[in-house]
Amino acid sequence: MSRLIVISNRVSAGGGAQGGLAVALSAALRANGGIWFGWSGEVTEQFTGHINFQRTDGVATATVDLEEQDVEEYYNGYANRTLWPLFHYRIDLAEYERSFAGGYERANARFAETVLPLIEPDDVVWVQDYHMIPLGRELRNRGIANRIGFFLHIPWPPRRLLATLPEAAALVETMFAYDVIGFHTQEWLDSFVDFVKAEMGATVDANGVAHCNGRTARLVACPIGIDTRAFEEMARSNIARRTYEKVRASLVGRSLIVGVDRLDYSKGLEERFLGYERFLEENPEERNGVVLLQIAPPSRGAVESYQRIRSTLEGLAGRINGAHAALDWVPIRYVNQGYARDELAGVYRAAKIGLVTPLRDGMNLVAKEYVAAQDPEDPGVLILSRFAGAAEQMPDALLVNPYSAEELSDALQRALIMPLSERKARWKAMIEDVRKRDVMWWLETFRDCLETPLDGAADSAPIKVVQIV
Ligand code: GDG
Repeated sequence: MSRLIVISNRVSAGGGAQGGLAVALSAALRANGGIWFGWSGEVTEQFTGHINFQRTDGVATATVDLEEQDVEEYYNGYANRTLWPLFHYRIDLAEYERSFAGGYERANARFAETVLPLIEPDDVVWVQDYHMIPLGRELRNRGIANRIGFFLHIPWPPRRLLATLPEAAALVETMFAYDVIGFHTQEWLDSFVDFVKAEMGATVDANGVAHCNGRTARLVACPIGIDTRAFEEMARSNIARRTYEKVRASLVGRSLIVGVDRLDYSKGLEERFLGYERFLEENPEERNGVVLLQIAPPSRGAVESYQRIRSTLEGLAGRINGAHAALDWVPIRYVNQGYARDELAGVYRAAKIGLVTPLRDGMNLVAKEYVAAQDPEDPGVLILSRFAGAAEQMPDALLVNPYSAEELSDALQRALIMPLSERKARWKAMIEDVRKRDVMWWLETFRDCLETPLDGAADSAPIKVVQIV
C-alpha cells in the first residue's frame, strides 16, 4: 500500500488517549509510513515555511507555524466565522469578509508550498475538512499529480444557503482538483450534487463521478466511526469504573441524563436546556428524580459567537436551577471543563439517557461513544437529533427534532420509562452498526476509493459504490 500524506488543520498523532480519528490515522501512518502535516497551532512573527518534524508513537508529523494575520483571517476568520456557521445552516452568524477569503487562500497556498517537498510520487494525499478545501488545487498548481482525496467532516449546506457565500462557485470549483471527495452521509453528498449541478453545470454519472469544466471527482458517502472495541474496553477500565461509581453515588438514586459537547452553537445546547426545562415543568413528579449533566469544554473562545453562546448558557442554566432546585437537588450540572476519555466512558455508562441533540452535525461521535459505553445487560437510551449525520445510521435511537422543546420533553419521558427489553433491542441494533462501521472501516473504505484510479475504471473494473445504509 502507498504511503499516506494526511493534511489537516491540526495534527494530533498518538495513541489511545486521543479520539478515534487520531487513532485511525496514526495506525495507517504507522502501518504504511507517511506523514501527518498541518498547522502547529503556534504563531510566528513572519511566515518562513520552516517545518517542525516530530515522531510521536511511531507516527511522523510535520507542522508549520502561521503568522498572526493568517490565524485571524484563515482560522478564526474564514474557517470559523464564515464556513463553520454557513455549513451548519447558520447564515445569520456567517461573516463574509474579503480579507477572510484572502487569508484563507493565502494560508492554503502556504500549506501547499510547505508540504510540497514532503510528497513523493507514489504517495496518496488525504486532505481533511473545511479548513483546507482549496489545498488540492494549490497542490495541483504546483505540479502534484498524485491521487488526492478530500474528506468533509461537517455537513454540506443546502444549495440556496451556500449560494449566499460570495465566492461559493469558485471555492467549490477548486474541489475538482481532488480525485475523491468524501462526506459522512448521503444527504450531504446530495446537497453537494445539487449545488454543482444547478450552479456550476456539473453532471454526475451512475458511478457517482461528478464532471465539471473538464475535471472529474468521485463522490462517496462514507460515515466516520469510533474506535469501538477500544472504547468498549475503556468503559470497563478501572478509571471508568471509579468515575461511574463516583457519579452514581452523587446521584443518590436519581437517573442521570448526559450531554457531552464542545461548547458550540451547532450542538443545540440552548435548545436542549429549554427542552429539559419543559420536561421539568410538564412532569412535576419527575422533578428531583433526574439530573442533567452537561459537559461542555469551551472551544474557539476567540470568536465572538462562541463567547455569546457561553454566556447565554450560563444564564439559562442559572435560571433553570434557580427556578427548580431544592435543598438537596440541582437539576442541571453544567461543567465547562474537559475530562479524560476513560472518565468520559464511565460517565456515559452511568447515564440512563444520552442526550445528543445538535441542530446540525456532520456526524456526531458522542452518540456512538455513548452506545459503545453501555452495559449490555442494562443499556441506557440514546436520544438523538434527526439533524445529526449519525441519525442516518442510528434509526433505533429516539430520534427528535432538537428545535422542539415538546419533542425533547416527550423523548425524555419516554426514555425514562422504557422497558429493559426495548432498551436492549434498540441498543443491540445500534451497537452492531457502531462495531461494524468503526473508524478503521471508515479509513479503509475511503482509502480503497482513493487508491482505485478513475480513468477507465468504469469500463474495466466497475467502481465500488459505497452504500451507507
Ligand atoms: C467534527 C464534526 C464529526 C468532548 N468533550 C470531551 C471530549 N470530547 C470528544 C468527544 C468526541 C469528540 O470530542 C467530539 O466529536 P463530535 O463528533 O461529537 O463533534 P466535533 O468536535 O464537532 O467534530 C462532527 C467529527 O468532526 C468527526 O468527523 O462527527 O460532526 O462537527 O470524541 O468524546 N473528549 C475528552 N474530554 C472531553 O471533555 N477527552
